[in-house]
Amino acid sequence: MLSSYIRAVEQMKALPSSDPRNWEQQARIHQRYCPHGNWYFLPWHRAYLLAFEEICRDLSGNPDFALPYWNWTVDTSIPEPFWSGTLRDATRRISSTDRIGAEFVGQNIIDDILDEEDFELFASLRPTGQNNTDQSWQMARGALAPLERTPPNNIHTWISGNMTTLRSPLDPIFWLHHCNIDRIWAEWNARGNRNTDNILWTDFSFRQNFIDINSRRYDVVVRDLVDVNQLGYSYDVLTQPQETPSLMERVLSRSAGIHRTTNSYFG
Ligand SMILES: [Cu+2]
Repeated sequence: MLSSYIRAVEQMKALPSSDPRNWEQQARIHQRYCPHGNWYFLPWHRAYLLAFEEICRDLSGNPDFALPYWNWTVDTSIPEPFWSGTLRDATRRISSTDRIGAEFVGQNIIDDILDEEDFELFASLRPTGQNNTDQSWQMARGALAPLERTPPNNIHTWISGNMTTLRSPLDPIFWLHHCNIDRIWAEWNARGNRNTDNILWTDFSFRQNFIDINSRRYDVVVRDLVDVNQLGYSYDVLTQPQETPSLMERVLSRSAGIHRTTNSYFG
């Protein structure tokens, strides 16, 4: 699976800079549209990962490709394949042996986050004063819940370099890092917690933010982003007791629903 990711990243970097699928262009989508500090944080990043994953599937030639996730609670260093070749980012200010502190990503922190039952206190709060679904609310400030604040923000500053900028997706680890946030959201739902049904959230549309494999922009409505099974993927360990699987399984355990993926690290 990682070999497909490597192939896709290489191809995206090799595309002309004018091509919307180009690596830097993908990061620019984040720079331009990414909502932070409000309740669109989770669905926007889910849609962003989905669009990116489709492009990876197409460019890698592997129709079964599913983006792996990096579970930093278990693997406290950036996984080894991200220290060489196209997955390496020379702007990072840490080394392969550095470990992220448990005060940011420890199991007790994640457990506390998953124990929160209120959607907005889990997923970040609505923009202050929001009273309609106008596009301008996408980037308006609400407040950050711990899921957005504690693990991600500290991981971004710990890794440093590109990861501390709005063009953080330039670092290939960004996508696996956000995949883990997406997994925690799916886990929270799998435990029976419900997303808000407020129409200011469910009916909100991310307009022309994302790009399909034919470089066409498209709209996504939040209500179409809430069910991972409907979106065609799942995670290996949802609502299952914490074990410590091998690094191989951990790194590539995000699997597409219809296309179950192999467990081989470089498969
Ligand atoms: Cu972001």
